[in-house]
Amino acid sequence: MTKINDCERSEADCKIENCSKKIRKMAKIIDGKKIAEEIRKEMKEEVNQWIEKGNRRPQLTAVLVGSDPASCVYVRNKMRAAADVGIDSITKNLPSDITEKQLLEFIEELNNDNNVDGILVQLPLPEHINERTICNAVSCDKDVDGFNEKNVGRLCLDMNALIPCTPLGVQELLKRSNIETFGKKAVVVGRSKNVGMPISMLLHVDGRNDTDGMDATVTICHRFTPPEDLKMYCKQADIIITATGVPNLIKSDMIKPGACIIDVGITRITCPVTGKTKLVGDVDFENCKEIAGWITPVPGGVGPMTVAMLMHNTILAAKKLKEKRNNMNI
Ligand code: BQF
Repeated sequence: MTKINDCERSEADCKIENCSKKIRKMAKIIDGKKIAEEIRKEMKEEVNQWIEKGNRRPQLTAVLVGSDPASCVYVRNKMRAAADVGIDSITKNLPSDITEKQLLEFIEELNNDNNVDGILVQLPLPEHINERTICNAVSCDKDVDGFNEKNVGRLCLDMNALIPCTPLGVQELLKRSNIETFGKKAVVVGRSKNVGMPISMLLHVDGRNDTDGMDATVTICHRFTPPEDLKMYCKQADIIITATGVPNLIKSDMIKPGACIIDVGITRITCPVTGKTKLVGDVDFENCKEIAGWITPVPGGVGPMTVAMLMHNTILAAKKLKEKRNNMNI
């Protein structure tokens, strides 16, 4: 995959340092929006077949505490995707001053409700609520975000689990773009528990196990990696996955020609000229696309895949729960 493609660019336009040939084409832009649409179409068909067999529709319940504007947008995106795929969904809006105990009781009701297949508690939660306590309260079988400590543990042990949606989305983008990971050098920038850590896990684990591991050699960089080390690691990488929320952290002089750059970062910035807000990733996209082999845009890269994989997890949970309920005669 690190083979340099044939040229489409004039010598003067080539920005690759030390490139003797001064020849290669621009990166292939990975269209996450389009790939997510395809996946939703496949899932819609899967749900239709499930219904034809006499099953009820999978059901997803989103719990939104308070009204953080970004969280509201994300939940709305998820409800829209569910409707598109044919998953029943509902958002439970709870006040931001709800106590942890009340929220736990509410989750317990959803755990016990046989009409609910997937539960997602939109993060972040208000300061006075412990996120770990809440994530652990969601039944493992309904934990479509994969944040329950049991699902995290199972992922780390290469066992079947509900896997967090963003890592799954990144994995699916790589697969559907035919990007080889086996034996390749991958750098993950960012070590968050919900994104960087599980992505690193999927990238390095054995593809022969349950989790569909990708058999890459993985380096994890984070806020205490010195900038010159970050550059050195990135420059050697066949695949860079960045998830930091630091705009322009990854610049074109930090990447290897032909490398695959997956931008999970998402930051809302206000344009000083127009005053309009827009989303940006961690990557200097305009310059990096001249050097990379593949690159994801923001918006329209990993984001739509995250939402699509939530639908995937909901269908998976519904199918597994059905089996479990049958065995228990409920
Ligand atoms: C796009 C999220 C940080 C913290 C909590 C499409 C989404 C975003 C972007 C989306 C995200 C990010 C979600 C685009 C869900 C992804 O077109 O680029 C969809 O809805 N996301 C979330 O639920 O919680 C987050 C990021």
